[in-house]
Amino acid sequence: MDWLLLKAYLLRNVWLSFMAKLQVVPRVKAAVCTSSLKRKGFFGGHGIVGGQIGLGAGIAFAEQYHGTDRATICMFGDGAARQGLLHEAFNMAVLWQLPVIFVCENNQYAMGTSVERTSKVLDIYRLADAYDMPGDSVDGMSCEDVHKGIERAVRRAREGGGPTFLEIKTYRYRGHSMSDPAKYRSKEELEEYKDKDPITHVLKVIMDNNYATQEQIDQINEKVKMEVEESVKFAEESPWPDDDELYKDIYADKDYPFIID
Ligand SMILES: Cc1ncc(C[n+]2csc(CCOP(=O)(O)OP(=O)(O)O)c2C)c(N)n1
Ligand SMILES: [Mg+2]
Repeated sequence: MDWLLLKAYLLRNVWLSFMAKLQVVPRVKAAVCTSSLKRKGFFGGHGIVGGQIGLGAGIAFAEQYHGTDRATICMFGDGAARQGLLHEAFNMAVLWQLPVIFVCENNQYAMGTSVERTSKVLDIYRLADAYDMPGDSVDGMSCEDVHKGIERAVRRAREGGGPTFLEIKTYRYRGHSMSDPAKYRSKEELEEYKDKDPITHVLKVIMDNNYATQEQIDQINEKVKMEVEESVKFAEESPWPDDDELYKDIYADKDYPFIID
């Protein structure tokens, strides 16, 4: 969802799709993470964990083929890093020097399974070594570190230096989903990471450097709160789709407008 918002996807559309209402372009029929906006360069999520690794390499190949200077950022979790497709995609991406940044958001758990239980290799970025791909690991609890890591990798991709594997080490405060009570970890572990919260951290940097006043921060918070409340209300009051929507968009329509530039 954060990436959707970054790509200027309206918050009210995000809520419409959360509530399975269809007045959204594109007409999503699944969770918002699987909707895409090609015109904005956002290709959506993937229901198959790790499936996006091959797609990311493919999109980067298309950009290279068309001679653009675009870099593709392909995001996946630590759980997806265990998929076989990663190895095939990494190998081809390096061989063809594709302008892609594979970003592994290592939040320590794949659903309820810890990284320690799935591999001896805890520094996931080291998987890149086997393919002679530049690998980098940054502190995901620091906005500045993430920014610098992405900047380095995007520059490399744009300058023809090929792919990068960037591991962002972070943590998730909540369970994987609504049905996950997160009993597989201790309260202490959770608190330890909450103390390093990146939003609190960046707020401190802003205040310490006088980049904004408390009043300005309060105004931004208020504006965001109002926008969220307005979006939820808008989605709640929007009509439900007709029953026959169930049978539409199962296969691509001949005139499907959303996969055309
Ligand atoms: C091929 C495949 N296997 C299993 C699943 C079920 N599944 C959905 S999310 C997930 C865990 C993914 O782990 P991670 O990428 O670390 O995501 P996180 O739990 O941190 O959100 C699994 C196993 C799936 N969607 N696709
Ligand atoms: Mg994870």
